Parts: sequence; structure tokens; C-alpha cells
Amino acid sequence: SRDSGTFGWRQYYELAEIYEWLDNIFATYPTVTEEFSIGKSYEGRNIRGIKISYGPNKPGIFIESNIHAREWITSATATWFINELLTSQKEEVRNLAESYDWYIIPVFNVDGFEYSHRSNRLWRKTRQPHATSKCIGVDGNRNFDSHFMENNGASADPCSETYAGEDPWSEPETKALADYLTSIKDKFNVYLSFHSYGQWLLSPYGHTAEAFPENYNDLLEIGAAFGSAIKNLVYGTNYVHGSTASVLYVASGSSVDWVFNELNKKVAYTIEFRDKGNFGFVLPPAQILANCEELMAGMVALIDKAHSL
Ligand code: ING
Ligand code: ZN
Repeated sequence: SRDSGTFGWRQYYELAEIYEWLDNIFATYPTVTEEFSIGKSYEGRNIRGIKISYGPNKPGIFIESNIHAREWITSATATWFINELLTSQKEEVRNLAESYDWYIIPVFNVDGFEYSHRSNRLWRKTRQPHATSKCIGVDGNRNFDSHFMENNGASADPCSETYAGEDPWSEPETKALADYLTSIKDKFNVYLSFHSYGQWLLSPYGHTAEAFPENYNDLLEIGAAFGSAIKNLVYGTNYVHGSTASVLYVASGSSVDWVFNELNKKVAYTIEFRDKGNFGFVLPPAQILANCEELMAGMVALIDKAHSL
């Protein structure tokens, strides 16, 4: 059931196909798009991103997607979202596209993503080996230098799915992202990390359920707006919002917590897409477009609310 030659959102694609599609996007929309690369992965793949900008110096929104390899719906949704920003005629989407500068990395964990296509569909981590173990890779979302390894929010076992790494930034991918984000830190004020699954909108903190950010009420209000916008669509899908540690589990060293705490970006969320576990990470391609629609409705509401508070 694979299409040949055309890119769309009725199946999942490999990295090379996504990058070929991205090349096409840059060629088709040269005045409003700009290519960037944050650097290379452990295995030497380029970690590519797209900036979409309809004018100088708009407030920026940064989207990091597919830090976990098996969460294929995240890059499918990110590429759809890029396409919508560039082609949609809907007023609410044009507003989103043209009022903000967008920075989007559709596939962040490029090595893991490739491995999930070729060898192990359920791979999560990066692909760098360890000196002291036969197991491979680190959980990129535990490798950032914010409350690293605190409160059992990550594992010290290289064979665990949530292995934090020997030290923060042990992975070239997380180091490259942190350096890039630091270099453009004055250009964005909203940070979103795409994950699956579970249908959650998660705000800081991940590292503790005992404390909450000073702007937590705002984050909850934005979360409520996101949730109702999605609930109101024909699918009636439920999203639950709240702090990561209080509604999901304690997780330390995540990208969102680092951006929130260290770069001081006070609107930072993880979005856990469909579903609730029926298909889990292996979400059928037939659900890609519905998930995308939900993300768009939620995004419009989220950005609206975030900028009205
Ligand atoms: N969930 C996230 C994970 O990395 C998360 C949850 C969100 C952790 C924000 C930390 C911060 O475990 C999935 N599905 O990966
Ligand atoms: Zn994830």
C-alpha cells in the first residue's frame, strides 16, 4: 500500500523520503522558507529543520518532533503542519502562519528513526554505543542538563528505555539542539515537543510533582483551551493537560524542562498525540490525518490563548 513518487499523509515515510519532500518545499516556497541544520547525529546524518517566516522579526515558535524514534505520528504530523502553514487558505491557519516565525525539526532523532524503519519498529533511543554495556543509545528526552537524573526521573542502566546517559549532553543530537536553541534564544518564546502516545498536553515540571512553575495557572488555562478545541472536533478526542510529573510520571532532563528552566521560555509543552494505547506507537496510517486536524485545532487555540494572557 505504499505510494511511489508522491508524498502525503496516508502512510508513513522514511527519513530519505521526508528529506526529499523537504527539499521540494524549499524549492517551491523559496521566499518564505529557510533551511537550517542543527548539526549531525552520531551516525553522521544531518538533523534538518525548516524556518517559515512571512516577514521580519515575528514572535517565534519552535517545534521539536520525533526525539523518540518509534513515535512516527510526530513527524507525519509535523510535515503536515509545515504543508498547512504554506498552503492552507483557512483564515485561522493563515493567521498562524503569517503572525509567527516557525522553526520546525520534523525528525530530531534521525539515527533512531532510521533504525525503527529498518530493524526495530519500537526503538526509542539514540544509536550511540556505550563503553561499558552492550546496549545501545540514550533516551534523548532524559539527556538535557536540567535536574539531570533527579528523583528517579531517568535510569542509570544503559539497557533501560529511559537511560539518561553518562552525563548531560552525552549525545551529539541533544548537544546540537541545545547549542542551536541557545543561538536563537531571543527569536522564539513558545517551545513544543511532539511525542506519542496518550493524548496529553504536558507542561513543566517533569522532574518533580512536588512543585509547580510560577506561571502554572496560565499553563493550565492554555492547556484547557487546547483540550476543548480538540474535543469540539467531530472525533471528540479527549486530551488531558497538566504538569508532566503530576499527570504522567516523573521524568528528569527533558528538552521541555531545559528550555523552560534554562532558556526561560515560559510556554513550553510536550504534546502526546493519539492514541490511548489501542495501537500505541504503531498508530495506523489511516489515523494520521485525524491526528493532524486535532493538532491544528489545538495549536490555534493554544497560540491564541498564550498570546492573550
Ligand atoms: N513521553 C515522554 C517521555 O519522554 C515526558 C513524557 C514529557 C517526559 C515531558 C518528560 C517531559 O517519557 C513519551 N511518550 O515519550
Ligand atoms: Zn516520546
